[in-house]
Amino acid sequence: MSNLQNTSYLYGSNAVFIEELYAQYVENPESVDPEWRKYFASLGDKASDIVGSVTGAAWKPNDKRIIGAMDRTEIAQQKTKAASTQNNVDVATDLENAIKAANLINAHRTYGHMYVNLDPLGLLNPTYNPELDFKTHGFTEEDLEKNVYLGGTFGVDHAPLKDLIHYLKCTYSTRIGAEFMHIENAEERQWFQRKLEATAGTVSITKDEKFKALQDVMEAEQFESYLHVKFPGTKRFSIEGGENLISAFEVIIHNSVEYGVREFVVGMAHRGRLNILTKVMGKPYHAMFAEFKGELPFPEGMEIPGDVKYHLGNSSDINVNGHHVHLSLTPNPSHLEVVNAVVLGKVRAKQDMREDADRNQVLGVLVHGDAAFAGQGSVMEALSLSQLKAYHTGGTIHLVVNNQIGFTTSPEDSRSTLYCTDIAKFISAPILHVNGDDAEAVVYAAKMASEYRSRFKKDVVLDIVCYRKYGHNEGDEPFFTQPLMYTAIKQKENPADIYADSLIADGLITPEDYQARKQKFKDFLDAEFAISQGFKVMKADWLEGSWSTLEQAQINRDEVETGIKLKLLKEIGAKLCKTPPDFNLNPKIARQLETKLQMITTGKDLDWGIGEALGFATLIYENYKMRMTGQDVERGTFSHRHAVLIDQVNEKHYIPINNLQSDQKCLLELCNSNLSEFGVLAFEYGYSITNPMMLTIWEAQFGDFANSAQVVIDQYIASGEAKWLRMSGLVLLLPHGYEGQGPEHSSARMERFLQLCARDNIQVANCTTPASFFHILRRQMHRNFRKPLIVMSPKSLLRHKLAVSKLEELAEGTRFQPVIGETEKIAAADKVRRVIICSGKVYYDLYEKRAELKANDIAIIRMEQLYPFPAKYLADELVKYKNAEVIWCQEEHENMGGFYFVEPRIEKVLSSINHKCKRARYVGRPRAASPSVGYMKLHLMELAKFLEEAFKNN
Ligand SMILES: Cc1ncc(C[n+]2csc(CCOP(=O)(O)OP(=O)(O)O)c2C)c(N)n1
Repeated sequence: MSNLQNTSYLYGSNAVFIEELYAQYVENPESVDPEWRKYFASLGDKASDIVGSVTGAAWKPNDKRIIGAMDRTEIAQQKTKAASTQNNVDVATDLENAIKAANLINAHRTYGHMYVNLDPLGLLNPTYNPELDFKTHGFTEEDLEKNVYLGGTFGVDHAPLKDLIHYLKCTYSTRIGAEFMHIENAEERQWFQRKLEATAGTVSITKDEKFKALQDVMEAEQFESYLHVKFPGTKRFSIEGGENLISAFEVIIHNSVEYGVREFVVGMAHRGRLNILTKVMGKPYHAMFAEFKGELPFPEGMEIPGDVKYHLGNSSDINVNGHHVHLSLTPNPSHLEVVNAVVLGKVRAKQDMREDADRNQVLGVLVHGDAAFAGQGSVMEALSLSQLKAYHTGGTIHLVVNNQIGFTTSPEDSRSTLYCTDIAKFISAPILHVNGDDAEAVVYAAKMASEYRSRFKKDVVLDIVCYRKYGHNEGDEPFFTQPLMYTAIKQKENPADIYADSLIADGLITPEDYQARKQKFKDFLDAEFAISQGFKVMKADWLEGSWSTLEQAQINRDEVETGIKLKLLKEIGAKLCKTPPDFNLNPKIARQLETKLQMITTGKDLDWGIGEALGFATLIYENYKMRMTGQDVERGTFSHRHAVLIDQVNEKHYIPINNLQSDQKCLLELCNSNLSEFGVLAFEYGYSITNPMMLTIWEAQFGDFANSAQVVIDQYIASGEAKWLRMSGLVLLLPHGYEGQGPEHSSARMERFLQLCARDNIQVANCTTPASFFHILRRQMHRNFRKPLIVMSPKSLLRHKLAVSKLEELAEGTRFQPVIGETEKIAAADKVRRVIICSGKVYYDLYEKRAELKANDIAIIRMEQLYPFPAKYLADELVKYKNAEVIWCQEEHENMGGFYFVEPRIEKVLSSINHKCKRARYVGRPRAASPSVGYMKLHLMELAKFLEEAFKNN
């Protein structure tokens, strides 16, 4: 009994575990963790007494408490009690030791993970950490046998120091390295403490879970070995060395379904993707084998370039415990980690489509490589979205395949942090580290991760420390660069066999069972391999579900009508200018709204802001949903939007567009974003490829900053449909225009977007009127296909007296005009000596200059859309001016803007109409390294110079 008192802290809340563990130990000492084995052995015969006592009715555990929150009154009472007994303990020492013990416990909770043996290769041994040394906290060797006061922590008042240390080691430094003490939220920290301390570090999973884990890891290993033999040397980025990832995945799916998840969106890079595609996503193995044999993953004749097999996505429906569950793996470019925020956007869109306000039904799971997770800035950008109201998805589960190498680079050269997962700490995500050879620890930690996500709706990271069996890919020689690591890897038994051995040792399976399981799966793969012969994909995996009403776009469609009845426009317009009677509107905005109402009532001089608002509002009125994010979009960087009005007394928000009708079904979700381009644009792209009935818009603060998101533009927006058959109707509004504000506030680098244009992949526009913008926005939803739209949106034109439209230009029967011909009364067409083709804001500079010079014999044509190149519309205009010279005038430098893109296309148009002028002459700023000068004076000089040239007599 005295032994029980000495060690009872171990059993306060985990008696059942300890009892089971001890029973297991008695039966087979090898079957328990070495730490526990050592401990039970040290107790000798007393151990059975302890367990017996623990389960006895007389013993009742105390309430648990966090050591840091010790009750001082209770300490005082304890001291009084102690003083009255024969074993009188010195009160001061008791208090002092209690404080030392508190620090020691805290240190183990905080740093215990550093002593977990995480490396399956045994090369990375935990180094001495003084924080975890009892001596650092003021104890001595002599104190080991002495009782320390614990104040109810772990359910006891006192325990010998040596037992406390043992318990802390078992709990925090044995199989799961848990980092949770950085979490600010006490409830979450306590949840982890309780979880870990209740089991004293014991990893306990059911028999069924064990069998399932064995099957998963075995199938993962067998599939890779099969591919290795059948397709030697072919790149597959095998998961070998980290096969338990598959078990983790399966556990997360099965557990999360129990918590209510019905849909999973997965993002991952190359490593292990083929295994996830088949084993987890349910892509038929024969389809995969056929791809290895050279078949296309989509029907022949689709004429798309496609992508390598370890980048492809997949969707499937599976049944989990009677629940219908949808899984989708997001296609992924080579650029590591860029997929993260795309997945988050997809998750959010799916949650919104399901009206899953609690964000319970759809879960994002992201798989990362260790080097990429630590190295790529996009990881931070995606993580930073996690708690923002516009981007929250109820928490993502992150799985890190930490094979301790990135291509040929070792961790000491690839990160400045202890763990590759440290970046996740800045959002207070808990991180669980496990040894990738420890199948049950992986399963247990995966269960914990899914429970945490479900309970707290926050991100959580599971770091599976493993190894990479081959080189970076299967053709790579790893001994060139990591000879020691690979010598250790060569001698390794695979994780499936390791786990099988342990289950055999526990008597749960026999070696014959295991061989039979393997043989059965091999037979299955053989059968699938046979079917793969001659297998062809007959149907493309796209335009299904909510996309089924859409079709593949064809080049050069006629413009659809996007006008709205004048009466309705006026009704909607008036509502946009009204606020509730008790709303305290800012007086300046009140005046603006009065002016806008005037525009609506008179139908004249509509400015950009009202054109845009009418574009948004009419779509909402027609039951399209809309989502717009970007930096400061609620007001608008240039203060033209004011889509969200702020009450000047109580800061309540009022969104006129969301108050068009009393029973309005569709709303505009308009939110300021964090200061990110990469993460936010990737998120919105993900949103746009998920819900085709929602107009998704991202606005850059200045167009220049879009290049921070260049990877998303190149890898997803421009090429996603060609590579993976994924349509997107995403709109990018990129403020653009030379206004003397310097190199970084002038150009959205239109030339880069134009260079990406081919095969009708994206649309690039540079509108000059509110009506034009109104129509192009509405056109996004009114066609039966979706294409990304990049708009060089205006800055100074937002308030330009000439950049106005009439309400009737938005009315019934109107549509977007890709080319706007001459609008003024000038000389007869055959007397026109020059036609200036231009695009965007420079039109107004040219217009005013022409007026100033009274150059009536010069026509100006505007290209509102640059791509798809509106050749037909341009030809219709140019053909009128048979005797004219043609010039292209732009405000951008010659090596920027549209010139290099339009020049050969204009030449083709001129040739098609047999024009006497063969090519367009360039007029504009000369070639330059920087997008613009930094001084207003120089800017104006440049402007004056090229305007003069545009009108000069030859
Ligand atoms: C942005 C980017 N830079 C470089 C590469 C080239 N690359 C492909 S895989 C790889 C190593 C990745 O290491 P890790 O993240 O640890 O994953 P592992 O391949 O080891 O599973 C590199 C550098 C890339 N794909 N993307």
